[in-house]
Amino acid sequence: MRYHIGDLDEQRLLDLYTGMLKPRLIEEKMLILLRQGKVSKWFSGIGQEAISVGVTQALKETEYILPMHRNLGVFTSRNIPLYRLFAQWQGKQSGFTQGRDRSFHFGTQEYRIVGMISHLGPQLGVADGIALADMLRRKKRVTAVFTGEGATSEGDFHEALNVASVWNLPVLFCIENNGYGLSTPTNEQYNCENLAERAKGYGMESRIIDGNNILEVYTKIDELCKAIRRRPRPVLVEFKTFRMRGHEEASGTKYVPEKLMKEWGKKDPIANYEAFLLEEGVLTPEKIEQLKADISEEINENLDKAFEESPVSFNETKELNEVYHPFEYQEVNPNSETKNTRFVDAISEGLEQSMYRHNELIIMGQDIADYGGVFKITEGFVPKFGKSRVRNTPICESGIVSAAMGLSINGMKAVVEMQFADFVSSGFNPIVNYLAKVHYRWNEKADVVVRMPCGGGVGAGPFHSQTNEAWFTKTPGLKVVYPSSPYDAKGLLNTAINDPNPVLFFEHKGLYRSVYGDVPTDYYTLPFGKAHVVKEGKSISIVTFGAGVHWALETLQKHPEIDADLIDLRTLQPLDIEAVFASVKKTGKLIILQEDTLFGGIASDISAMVMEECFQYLDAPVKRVGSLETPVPFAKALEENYLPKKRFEQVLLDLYAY
Ligand SMILES: Cc1ncc(C[n+]2csc(CCOP(=O)(O)OP(=O)(O)O)c2C)c(N)n1
Repeated sequence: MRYHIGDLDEQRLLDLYTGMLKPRLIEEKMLILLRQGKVSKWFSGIGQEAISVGVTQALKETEYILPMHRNLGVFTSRNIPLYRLFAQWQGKQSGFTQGRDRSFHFGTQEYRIVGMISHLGPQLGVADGIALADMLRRKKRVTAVFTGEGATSEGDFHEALNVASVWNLPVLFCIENNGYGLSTPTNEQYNCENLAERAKGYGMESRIIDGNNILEVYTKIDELCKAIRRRPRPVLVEFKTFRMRGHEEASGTKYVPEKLMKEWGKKDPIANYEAFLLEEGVLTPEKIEQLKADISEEINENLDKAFEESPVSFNETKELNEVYHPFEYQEVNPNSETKNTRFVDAISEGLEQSMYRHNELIIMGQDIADYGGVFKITEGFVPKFGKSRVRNTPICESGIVSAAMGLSINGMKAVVEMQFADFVSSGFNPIVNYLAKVHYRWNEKADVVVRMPCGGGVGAGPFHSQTNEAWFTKTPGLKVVYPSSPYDAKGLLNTAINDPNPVLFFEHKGLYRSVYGDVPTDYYTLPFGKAHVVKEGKSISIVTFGAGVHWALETLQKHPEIDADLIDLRTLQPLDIEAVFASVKKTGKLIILQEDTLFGGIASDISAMVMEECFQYLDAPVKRVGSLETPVPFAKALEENYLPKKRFEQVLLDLYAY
C-alpha cells in the first residue's frame, strides 16, 4: 500500500491512526462480549475503518453525516462518549433511543449524526433534504451519506442521486463497496465494473478511492469537501474495500473464498498504516502500546458504566406519550370576513397563507411550480415564493418524502404534494418507517405534511381513485386528517403545517370543485381530534368523513323523517371517539359510512370501540357501510355501484326502522 503524506501534519497523521484504532479496539471487545452473550447483535466494520474515520475527519463538526451499520468509526470520530454507545447497544436509557431501537439505528442532533433505518435506501434521500436546507440558507456545507454497494440496487439510491444532481445539492454520496451484500457477491448484484460509473448517468462527478488507505481517503475527501463547499454539487464516491467478517456475527463467512480473505487481510487499513507510521518515525512501538492502553482503559471504564446502568423500565404512559413530538395547538381565530369559497381554493389559500407565515416552509411535488399542480392548488405560487420554495420534483415519491424528512431534520418544514393519493405507495416506505417512527426512536421530529388528493366518483379507475387513509391510520406516529368542507380544509391544513409531526392530509378531489362554503379570508387554525356535529338529532347516529358527509347529507335531505345526529370526524388520527360515544349514548343506533372498502378500515375500529364501550346503550347492531371489496372500477355503472352511497340509503333506512 502506498501512502502519500502530502501536506498533512504529524498531528493529523496521528489522529487518523488513533481514529481507526478506537473503533477496532471497541469491536474486538464487542466480539468477546458477543460470545459471552452480553451483546445481542453485531455488524462488524473491521477492515473498513479507514472510510468512516477518513470521511468524518474531513468533515466539519457542523456538517451532517449519515452513517450505516458498519460505520462505528463515524460515531467514535464525532467523540460520542463511549458509555452512551454501549448503553445504546444494550438498550439502556443513556443510549440514544431509550431502549426503543438497537445497534446503529439512531441519530443525534448533538453530534450531527443521522442514523439509518433498516431499509437502507431512504437514508440517501434524507441526505438530499438536509443538503437542500443548507443550500437554501446559503450555508456552504457538505452532507455526507453512506451506503453499502448492496443498497445501491434499491430505487432509493437512484432517486436520491437523481434529485441531488437535478437540484445540484452538496451531498457526498459514499458507497462502501465491500464485496458482499449479506451473502450475495457483487457480480450477482450489479452488472458493471465500477459503481462510480453510474454517476455519469446522473450527470454527476465521481471518484474511486482505495477505502483501505486512510491517507488516500482523508486527503481526497478533504479536497472534495473543500471543492463542494466552494461550489455546491453532489459527488459520488466509490470506496473499494472488503467485508472481513460475516454480514453480522452470527452469519459467518463460509461463502467467501479463502483466497479473497487472505488477499484483503494483507490490506488491513490499520496494520499497514501503523507500519508506515513506524517507518516514518511518527509512531514508536512504545507509543502504540500507550495509545492502545489508553483506549482500552477508556473502553473498559465506559463499559463498566454502561453495565452498571439498570435496564430500562416500562412505563406505558411514557411510551404512549412519546410516539408524537409535543405540539401545543395555537388557536388562531378566523376574522369575520368570509367568502364563498370552493374546497380547492380553500386549500390553496391555507397553503399560501402558511407559506407567508413560515419562511422556511418548502413545498415539493410533481408539476407544482409554474404549472401549478395537476389540480392547480399551487397556481400562482411561484411569483410569490420563488421556485426554491415551490419545487418541481422528478417522479420519485420515495426520494422526495425522504428529502422532506431531511429538511425537517435540518430545521425546515415541508409539504409534499402527491399528484394523486394513489401514488403514495411509491413513497410508502419512508412515510411509515422513517417519518412515523423517528420521534419514538430518537426523539426527532418529522415536520412534514403529505397532501393526498384522493377519492372516487370521478371515473378515474383503480389508480387515480383510491382513498387509502387506512394504510396510514394503522401506523403509530402518523396523523391523518380528512376534511369535508372548505372551512375545515383550510383551518386543518394550517394546523397540519404548524404541527411538527408527520400529517397525511386527505383532500377528496371529487369535492375540489363541487363543494363551496363560507371561509374566513384570513389565516386561522382548527384543532385536530375534534369531530364536527354537522347536524343534531336524537334517533340515529351517522358517523362519517370526507365525501361521506355529503352523501349522508343528501340522503337525509331525501328522508327528512330521519332524525339523525351526523358526525364528521374531520381527523382520523387523532380520532374523536368521545364524540361518537356521546352520540351513540344519546341515539342508541350507529351507522358508520366510509368511502373505502370496509375490511381493515376505520369504520371497523369505530364499530369495535363502540361495542366495547357503549354496548349497553345500543338498541341495534352497529352498521358499517363502505365500498365493494374490489379495486375501484372505471366505468360509471361499475363505479356507482362500487361506491357505498346507494347502499348507505338502504342500510340507514333499515337501521332506522330496527
Ligand atoms: C429493504 C431491505 N431489504 C433487505 C434488508 C436486509 N439486509 C440488511 S443489510 C443487507 C445487506 C446490505 O448490503 P450492503 O448494502 O452492501 O451493505 P453491507 O452490509 O455490505 O455493509 C440486507 C440484505 C434490509 N435491511 N432492507
